Amino acid sequence: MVEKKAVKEGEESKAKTVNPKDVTICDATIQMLEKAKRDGVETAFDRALNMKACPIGADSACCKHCSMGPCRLNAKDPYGKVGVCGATIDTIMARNFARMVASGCSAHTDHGMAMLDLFREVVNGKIHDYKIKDVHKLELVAKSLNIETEGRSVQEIATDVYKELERTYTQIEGEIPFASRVPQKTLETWRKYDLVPRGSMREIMELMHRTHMGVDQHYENITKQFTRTALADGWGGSLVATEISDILFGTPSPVSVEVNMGVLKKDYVNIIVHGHEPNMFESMMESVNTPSLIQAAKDAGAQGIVLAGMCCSGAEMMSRHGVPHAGNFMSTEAILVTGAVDAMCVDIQCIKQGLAKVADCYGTPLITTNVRCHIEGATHIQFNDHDPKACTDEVVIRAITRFKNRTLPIEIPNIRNIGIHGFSFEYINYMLGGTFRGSYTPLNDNIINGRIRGVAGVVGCTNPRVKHDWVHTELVKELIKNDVLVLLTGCAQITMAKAGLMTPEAAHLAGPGLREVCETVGMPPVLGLGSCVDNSRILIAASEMVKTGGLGNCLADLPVAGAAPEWMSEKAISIGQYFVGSGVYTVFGVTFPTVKDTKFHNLLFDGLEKWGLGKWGFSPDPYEMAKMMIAHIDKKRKALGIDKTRERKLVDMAARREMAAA
Ligand code: SF4
Ligand code: MSK
Repeated sequence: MVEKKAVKEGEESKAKTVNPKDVTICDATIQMLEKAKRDGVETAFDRALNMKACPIGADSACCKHCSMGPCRLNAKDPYGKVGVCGATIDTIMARNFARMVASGCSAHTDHGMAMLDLFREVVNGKIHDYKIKDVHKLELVAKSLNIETEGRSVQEIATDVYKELERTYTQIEGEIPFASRVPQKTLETWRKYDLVPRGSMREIMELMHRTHMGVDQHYENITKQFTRTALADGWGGSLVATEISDILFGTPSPVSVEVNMGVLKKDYVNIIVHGHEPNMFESMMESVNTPSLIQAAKDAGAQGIVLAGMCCSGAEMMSRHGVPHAGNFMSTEAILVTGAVDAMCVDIQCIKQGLAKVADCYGTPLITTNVRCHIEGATHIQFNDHDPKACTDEVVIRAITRFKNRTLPIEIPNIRNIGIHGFSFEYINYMLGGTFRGSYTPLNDNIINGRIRGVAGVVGCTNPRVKHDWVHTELVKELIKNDVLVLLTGCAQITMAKAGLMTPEAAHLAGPGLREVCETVGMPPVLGLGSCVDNSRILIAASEMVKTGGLGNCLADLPVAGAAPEWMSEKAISIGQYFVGSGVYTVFGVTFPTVKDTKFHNLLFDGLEKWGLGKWGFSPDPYEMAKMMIAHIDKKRKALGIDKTRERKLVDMAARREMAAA
């Protein structure tokens, strides 16, 4: 029997119990939640059911920025009351929103800086376990920064790229280096409103200062600074993280991968890596392929070692190397309930503290590896880029030990979904335009001629406050049915893999125009671009659409929209704001941290568009969300004068030949 450590004695009778089919559509998670119930093990689904979300906090109508408070305002009468210091509802909401952006931006930029630290040490020859794998990508990045590549060594180019990109974080005055990749008219709008980021450290510092009690008390001015900070994430920290990871570990290209809990194998040592940093995962790949460790696993009675990812580093490794993926954020506790996980190794971001108790119930070592993320009750084995295998070999050894000492019954859901992942910005270029004349022209042409109505980025987390995976799935099905090509990242991508939408065969679920394009090119109607930090790939793809021509002069002109239907993290707010700041209509589900019809809410949902940026939208309903996004796409088509071309237009033989030849 599993020891019931996750529920305190006496609490069982009072706590409401989850009906798994009510809270998720993921069959593997349902099976494991049923088992967790039998085992008396609690997960976030139970805690969400038993903890009512604070309604004042959900509306962002409270402030605890000083000890004269905390102050609670009334969302039903938002202007009837102010805080003790006199702060209005708009100031309070704007400051709270700003701090979410600051935190989300910090997470991405700190991750990006860690990748850049590793790159510097590789370039300086101080780290030997990693090397520059993708020289072509290094040259592309160098060119985008106006760094000379002709006749120069990899070392010389890489040194200059490092020096230039360091400014993304540390620069005090001036524009961040990747401002060079922003379409000119978008950049001009940013300059007009003083939104071009300097360095992310400066932007985050200034934002935290301005949101201190008694500093910036105009919601519009606060909005400008959190927009600039969010842009320092999307076009700075996140973009650097993506580009440097590609240079060091390889740029993804399509690969067939198995996703879901069935990737675990009963007679194998199973290791899960969950988090956001690819360097630890890359080293783990080396460790599980080390002959002496494979032999040790066999000596312990296992047939071998299975390595699988979860969440975003899993999404990166799946895209780059075809490593199997076991599930998204809301399945990380559930997978431990299989009893088959011999070690869960985590680094940073989206690691629920609740994992420690569930892991303990099943005797699974939960191992933290990053100095930024320790968890009470977990074992910490520090990962060091200078000697990476010291950590990851030790994780494998502990997993083998746990395998040897397995005592509890194992139950692995027999579900695996095969799909195609790894559609980097660069690969989409080749896929559509051909290896020798890579180009976004065919994409733009198909949007202009109306076969593809527009493009949607569907990104982000999963959240126990809504039915897990359901909102994503319904939204994406609705979008492709209406000829909207969908780009995915993060946990959303894993949801779609489980729904079977990441295969070319899923084209039959698309509208007639999108279906024809998918069938001709042989691509799925939804394309997975990687982890949540890789949303930067969507920005670059959208910029390329502007540069290619025919779809307007800036990002705000494009017939595109974004959504995070099951978002939960502050990173998602930062991502949403950098999409809005870049010109994209972005719709969130679950809940939105503002009080409707206040000045701050109206600025986010309407006013920013008048500045020439994008705007926010909100709906918890996937069908309504799809309608809102499609209406926006149609509005942009009309403004571009291409609304008439959506009258039924099939791919004729000549067009089919042209696309196939590419
Ligand atoms: Fe209250 Fe103003 Fe202090 Fe916030 S800053 S807690 S609104 S007194
Ligand atoms: S892991 S931020 S739950 S996408 Fe990137 Fe998933 Fe959201 Fe974390």
